[in-house]
Amino acid sequence: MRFDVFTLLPEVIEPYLQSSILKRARQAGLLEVNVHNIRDWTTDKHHVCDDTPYGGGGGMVMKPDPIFKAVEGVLGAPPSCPVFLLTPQGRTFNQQVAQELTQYDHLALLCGRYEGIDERVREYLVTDEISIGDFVLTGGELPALVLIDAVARLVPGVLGDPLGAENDSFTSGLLEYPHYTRPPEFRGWQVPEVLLSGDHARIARWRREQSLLRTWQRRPDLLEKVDLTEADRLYLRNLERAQRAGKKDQDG
Ligand code: JA5
Repeated sequence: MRFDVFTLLPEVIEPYLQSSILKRARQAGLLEVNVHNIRDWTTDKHHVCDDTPYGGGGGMVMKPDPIFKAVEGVLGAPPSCPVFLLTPQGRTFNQQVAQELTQYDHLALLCGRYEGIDERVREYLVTDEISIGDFVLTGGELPALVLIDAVARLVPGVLGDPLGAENDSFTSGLLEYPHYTRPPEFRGWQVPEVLLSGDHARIARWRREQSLLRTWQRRPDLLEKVDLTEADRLYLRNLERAQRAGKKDQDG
């Protein structure tokens, strides 16, 4: 899968991509990420990429010309792939959106800076707008890296393990069960006995129940959309019953 990232801060993108898993994916030819400095497409002496907003008010706005020249210079006019803008005004990113984006073999990511970009870029160049959540950042670079990381790890072969991303939170629709590794006792804290038992059916059931318990405690909204077995439902009914009994105890 190929990504072309357009930014005024190319130096913040590349280091993360040189960390272990994405680095290996690039070396293996499974992932191609090209980072382009929008400033390289300016034609004025001082390489200016921003200007004051029409209508007044504070802050600066990214000029349209260097952005169009950069994206069209690399990807043609019109661009040969979808152009995603990272912005809090976009559709909220989640695991389902990440999965959807794996259908593309080539995406462009446009990172804003300053107070934002000239609206004509959104209207005539950008094809999709993505937010990674309801908070403000100084630019779209971290959201672009978040998107690349989440999508690239779904590309077959990027995670070494052939089971890959199958066990992840949000793939099952549930939060993950607790993980443990050696030693079996650390500072007096024991690994749950069931995990040392070698009884794979019991381990699978324990993990499933831990996932259900965590999801019920922390993200009950997720339980609405998930496929539950009859054993899952029985376990959750017992949680609800124990909770009601506990509440009554506190009252009485
Ligand atoms: C800020 C100039 O979803 C979180 C996001 C925050 C943020 C994004 S996406 N883009 C920008 C930006 O600031 O372009």
